[in-house]
Amino acid sequence: MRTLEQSDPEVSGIVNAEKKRQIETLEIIASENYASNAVLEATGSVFTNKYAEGYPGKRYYAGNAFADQVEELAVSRAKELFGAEHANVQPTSGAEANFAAYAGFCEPGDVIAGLELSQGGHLTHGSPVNFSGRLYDFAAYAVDRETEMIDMDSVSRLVSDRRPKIIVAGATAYPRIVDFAAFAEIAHKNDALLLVDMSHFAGLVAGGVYPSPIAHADIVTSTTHKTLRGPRGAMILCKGNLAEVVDKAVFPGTQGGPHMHSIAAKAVAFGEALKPEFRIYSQKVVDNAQVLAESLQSGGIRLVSGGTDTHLILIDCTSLGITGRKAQNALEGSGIIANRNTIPYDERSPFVTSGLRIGTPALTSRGMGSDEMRKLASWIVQVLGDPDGEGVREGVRNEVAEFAQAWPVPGGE
Ligand code: DSN
Repeated sequence: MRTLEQSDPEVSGIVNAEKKRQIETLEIIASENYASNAVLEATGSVFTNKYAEGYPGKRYYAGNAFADQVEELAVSRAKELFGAEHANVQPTSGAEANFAAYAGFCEPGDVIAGLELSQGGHLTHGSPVNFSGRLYDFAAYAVDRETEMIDMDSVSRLVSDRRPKIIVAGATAYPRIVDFAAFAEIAHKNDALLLVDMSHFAGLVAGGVYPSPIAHADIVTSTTHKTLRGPRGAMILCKGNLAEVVDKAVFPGTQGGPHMHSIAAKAVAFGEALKPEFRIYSQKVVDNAQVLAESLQSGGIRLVSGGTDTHLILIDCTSLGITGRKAQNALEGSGIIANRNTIPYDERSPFVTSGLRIGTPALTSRGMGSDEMRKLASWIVQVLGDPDGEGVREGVRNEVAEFAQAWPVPGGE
């Protein structure tokens, strides 16, 4: 068999450069992680070649005996992992999963409630530049100005005023635990469905270190590649009585042929997350985030909401007199990869921002612990304290490059 290197040295060279980048830098983007070799192998498997529109036992193409087996395995593992009544593992991304969930239960123009993007929500939770905000009438809730945590009283007032069909809970830049029971009470009192988008914290739920939304939510959407450490992709979990609507909304409602190679890799990732080691990993992700948060605060950096309960930390760069964009660029120049993000009530545009979002899932997958988090915090404090200082950046970049190579990247063999 010809390898990629032999058949296409150009692409192979780019892949190898990316591999080297991943080894030599410190990845602290809260939504990224390193999948295992087994997940990567399944993603690159011959299931890439197979069309399988439909569901196990009800396909529109022949030759699907093994596609059926692998999808059934992924479904049963997802149900076991999260204690869900029904799982659909075909969504190809979090956006597709949310699209299918809205399409299944709403008509265009219907009201849906969600956390505003600039407050920590997601594009698909009603941003006007996204299909969600264009197709549906989104009512946005916000966090409290003082605590920077979701204000459940204002959610309750918004919902009784606007009467949404769905309330979306879950976020991409919210470092705290979401009160699913309170959301469910508000939703069900107002005849709305509760949809929890757990993409960011799915791995923490699987590992038992973040409350599970399953008992409270009617529908749960999630990506599979963040804290869960699986392949790129997503899933929808729901109550048994909603299964038929969800399945039809995914196929034929909003998607065509499922990506069977990703579904095979999801089965592998769910199998990994079912192992006891995954609980230890998830606990370490949260412990590391807390050590990192405390060390940054000791270095004079203000964190949105004063800390974290999760894998994610939101830095208020205004406390350093710089923008999120400047912070992101200065850190990248030092070998530390993060992303700029709006903070609640941000006065800057989403392109510039006043915040920086960081997280610990990827570094924890490399085996790092508290000592390494303290070291990382001291580098961040140094670089953000002098973001224009080429000498500081160069010094940190050299230290990071040497340090990072001592921590193997999973899946890098
Ligand atoms: N891009 C994802 C994140 O970073 O949270 C959300 O789509």
